Amino acid sequence: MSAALITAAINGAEVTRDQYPSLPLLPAEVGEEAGRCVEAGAAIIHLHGRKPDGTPTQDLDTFRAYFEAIRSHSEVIVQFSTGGAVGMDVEERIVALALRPDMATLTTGTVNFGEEIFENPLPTVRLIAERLRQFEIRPEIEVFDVGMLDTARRLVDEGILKGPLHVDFVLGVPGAMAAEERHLDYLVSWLPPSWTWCVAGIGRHELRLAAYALERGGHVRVGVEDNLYVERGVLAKGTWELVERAAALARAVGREPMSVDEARAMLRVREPRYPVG
Ligand code: KMH
Ligand code: ZN
Repeated sequence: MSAALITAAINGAEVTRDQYPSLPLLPAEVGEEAGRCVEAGAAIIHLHGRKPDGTPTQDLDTFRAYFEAIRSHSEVIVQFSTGGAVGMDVEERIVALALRPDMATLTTGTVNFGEEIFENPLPTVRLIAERLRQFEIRPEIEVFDVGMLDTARRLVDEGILKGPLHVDFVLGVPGAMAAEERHLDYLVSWLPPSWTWCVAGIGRHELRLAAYALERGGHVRVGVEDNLYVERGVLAKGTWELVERAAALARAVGREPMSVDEARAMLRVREPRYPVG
């Protein structure tokens, strides 16, 4: 089997310093953590914005500082979240795309998100997709529920998104699809053969689903956005430690962690980008 792409989700919008004291918030912390993740085998850094006090923000200056800090360490693929935090309005979620990161996420539908609702009605999805096209940013489709795949395909049919797409199956968010292998099997069976996929299992399911995906030729996302523990009761020292675990799981099934160059080729994200302006 081919190399395994590992995405590191290093900060997220929901996890707090109370839950996870070493959560990277400042640009220098984000840059250093990204560097450690690349060393451990990650080829994509998935990013949310945080103010120094931890408040979620999608503010352009925050993303510029993060992007520059990451680039001072490596030419890893930088992927901005367009999901932000629940309740943000769509323009706020996508303002930083003007910096032209290598990639950005696109969730193609509304979903229950714990006790809240992560709102992505079709006009929002189209608006984000158009903005990605405008700035020539490769999307990663975030799929929390199966209908989101149909919508992604529809956007390709409408010419708003260009295939083949890369899809992240996010399984285990309370209110959405559970972190079950049979769900992953179905989702993967649905994909056009040229599309690529990874799985982000939430909480204690992260490494189990990562192992399952790696055995089946898929790719993985790990990190403190999704899960804080390397094993029951043992906090990860950083997302880099979860990346190390994912890399070990890949090697256990005969796959090496994918290099940044290999990931750029697979995802058609050719040249490393730097913040515009
Ligand atoms: N924070 C969630 C509401 C994404 O990054 O694109 C949305 C999310 C998805 O994390
Ligand atoms: Zn995210």
